[in-house]
Amino acid sequence: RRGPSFEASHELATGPVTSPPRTVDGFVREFLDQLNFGQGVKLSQSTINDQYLALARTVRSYLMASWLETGHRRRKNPTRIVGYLSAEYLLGRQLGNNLLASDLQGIAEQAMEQCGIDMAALRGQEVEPGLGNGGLGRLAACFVDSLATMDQPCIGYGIRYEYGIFRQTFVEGRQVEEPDSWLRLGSPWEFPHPERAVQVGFGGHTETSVDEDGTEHTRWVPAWQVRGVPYHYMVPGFRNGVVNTLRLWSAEANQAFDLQTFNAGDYAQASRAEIFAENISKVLYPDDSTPQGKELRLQQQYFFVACSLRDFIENTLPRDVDLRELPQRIIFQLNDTHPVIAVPELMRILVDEKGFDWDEAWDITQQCFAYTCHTLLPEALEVWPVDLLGRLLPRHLEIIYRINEEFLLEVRDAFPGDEGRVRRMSIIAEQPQRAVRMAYLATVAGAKVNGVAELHSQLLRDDVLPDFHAMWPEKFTNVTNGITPRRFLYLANRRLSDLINETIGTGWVTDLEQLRQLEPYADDADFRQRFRDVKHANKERLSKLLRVRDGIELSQDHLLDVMVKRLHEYKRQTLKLLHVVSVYEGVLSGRTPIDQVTPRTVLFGAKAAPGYHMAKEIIFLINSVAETVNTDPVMDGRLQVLFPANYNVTLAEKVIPAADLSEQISLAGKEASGTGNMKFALNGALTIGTLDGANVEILDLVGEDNFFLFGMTEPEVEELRQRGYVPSSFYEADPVLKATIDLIGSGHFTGGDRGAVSAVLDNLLNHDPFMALAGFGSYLEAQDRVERAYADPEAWSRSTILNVARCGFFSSDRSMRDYLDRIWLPGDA
Ligand code: 73E
Repeated sequence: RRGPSFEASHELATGPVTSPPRTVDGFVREFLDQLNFGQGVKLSQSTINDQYLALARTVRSYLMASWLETGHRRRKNPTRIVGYLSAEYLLGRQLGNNLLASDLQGIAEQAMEQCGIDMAALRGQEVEPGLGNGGLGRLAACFVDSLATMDQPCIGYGIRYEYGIFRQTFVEGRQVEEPDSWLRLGSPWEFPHPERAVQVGFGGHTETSVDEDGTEHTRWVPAWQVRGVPYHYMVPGFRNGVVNTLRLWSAEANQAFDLQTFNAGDYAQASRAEIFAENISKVLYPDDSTPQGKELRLQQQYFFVACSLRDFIENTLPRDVDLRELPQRIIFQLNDTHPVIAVPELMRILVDEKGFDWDEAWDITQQCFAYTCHTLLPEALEVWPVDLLGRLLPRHLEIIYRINEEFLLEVRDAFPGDEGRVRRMSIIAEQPQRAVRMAYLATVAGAKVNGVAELHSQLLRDDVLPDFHAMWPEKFTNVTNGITPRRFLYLANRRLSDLINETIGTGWVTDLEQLRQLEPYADDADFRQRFRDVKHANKERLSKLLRVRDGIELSQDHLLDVMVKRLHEYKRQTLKLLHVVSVYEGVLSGRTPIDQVTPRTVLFGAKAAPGYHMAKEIIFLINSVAETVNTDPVMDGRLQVLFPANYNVTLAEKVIPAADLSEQISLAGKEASGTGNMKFALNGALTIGTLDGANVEILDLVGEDNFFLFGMTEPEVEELRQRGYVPSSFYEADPVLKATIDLIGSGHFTGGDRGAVSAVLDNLLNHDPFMALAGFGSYLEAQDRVERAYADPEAWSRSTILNVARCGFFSSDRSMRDYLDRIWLPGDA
């Protein structure tokens, strides 16, 4: 460390950092410096990867002054900052985003041209950091983008997985996973800070002692320790000179070798501890919505929150701040239950390490956390068996027990004599094994609990946490999810952005409600034509990409019908597939004349959790249907099914702007919010959807005439379940459904092999937990409405424009405003 005397006597050490000149020449000079002195190559000898790395580092150096300045400003001005705790950040590519934020796109393009470099090739060189599974991780990335754009202090805390979400390939129609080695060619966007490493303990035991005045003190003696090394990422606001920080933790061994063993000559054995430690941040768990309850997963969770709390308290919070003021300095937002072990960790720090008495520590802790729940599926609510938790974190388990004891006293106080309620509300479940219910712990500890869409928050109050709602109604609130307009409109859909900019100016980029000004243009024939031209050009762009990326041909003049999201039964990819097969079967059987089939391309994108057998069978079925339908001359090219492998943020940015129809067809009450639904609507696709998650709010805003609604409501679903749902009765009663299922069952799509699809069909006919068969009739009817509407291009365009104009609400800037007003800084508003 530099001493203060050095700093004080050297202007150079303390003065502002200057950026390279914002000119094409300045950019070229910085780029060549990065290439020569950073990569150690001359331009003439450089590879595309050298050039990409140098370009990234060039953009970085333009953002650096703002980053340092933002940090300086934040340190001078003590306010409550947001510590977003998330096990996932699905960032997507950084280059385009950071060029956009720093307003360097034009300069960079020209500079690369001057150097004779194809900028598009450099963009294509970036491997996206896929440090998340789906919506939950992408939401975290949108939120930190919005907070930077709003100049709100935030540190995003998470895990720097060495391997992100697996790369999906198909082998004979079946999903095969490959490791995502995203760091292999270098990662120019991260800044390792080994000097800021912190220690994290695991295992061991606790010791209790009594001091002179008879007070008990407990101390945790961990059995082993790992080092958490932070890697910092820039989170630039949109052209506002703000750069916040994302701090991702990587696990390292304290010592590469066990020295005794090393000296004894057993070199392989001597590196065991290193392998053990580094395993912790090795790979992202690829389960979306259904956590597996594996020990390594709990290690990951504790690892990153322990690092984050330690880092904040010891390295970010100024030394002179009294910890009683912690709630004035930080609010930790718990992104689902994954980081909830932070609650007993903060209690442990305050009580065991800092000497607070229990009640005071609990009072502080309760003000420092808020909890967001992202699901309703009971199997998705995390529980940790007490034996596992006690083995890994013995002190934390003791603390959880004490929190529970005191909480249950409160319950007995509020509801005397109601022991059933006490059992129901206990943080410790007794059946099927003793386990800690993390959602309950989060609800008890959190100052606020929120769901992610209106319907979801209501179901949370009514069905998931009703007893807690009865006890603390004011704790519960809603914040509907949002998406960042920078990445998902400006960057992804440059053509539409240009049209919007020309029409209403650029204010929408940071104030998305301004899109309302587009409403009158829905009635302007010239504008509608230009809107269609944009869509057409986006389809062409996608078509080119898919040709190169996947070797598939997208028919240009088809209705592009898109269902992209994780593969999960509740999302009902099978319902979409039944629709596809019914169209095909109609033609095959002669029920539908071929010239009455609306030319349509159905595009799927979906990864299945590697251990989710049914989901993988559904992928195989989709690929089987695609192969048959695409090559059967009977369809005359009018129906095409595409399933490009490895759907990710990068592909989403090309697919969404090209889509005509957005499939949001989960069974009502199952999709907490959805965020893809918002991205499509904002890019001028119309939604066919159920009354689920944020679809409800989209429908409300765009109006029934501009949305294809179908299916049961959540109460209707419940009622049908109560009455006793018999899927086969729908099969028997609907001849089209019967013919559709029979065609699949005949082996038509699997080369005559009936067994190959029987798992999916048996499940549909005999269980159908998400009522795809019950939804089939109304879904087909809604698809008829889609086709009639699509046949009138002017009316269709009008609707799509109104969708864009009316979806400004779904900006993640608005979500962040709501979090600030309702959760983070209530009373400041
Ligand atoms: O409805 C989505 C929601 O839009 C929900 O399924 C998803 O979160 C999105 C953002 O709020 C979600 N992911 C998970 N739970 N809910 C999850 C659970 C365990 C592991 C990974 C992800």
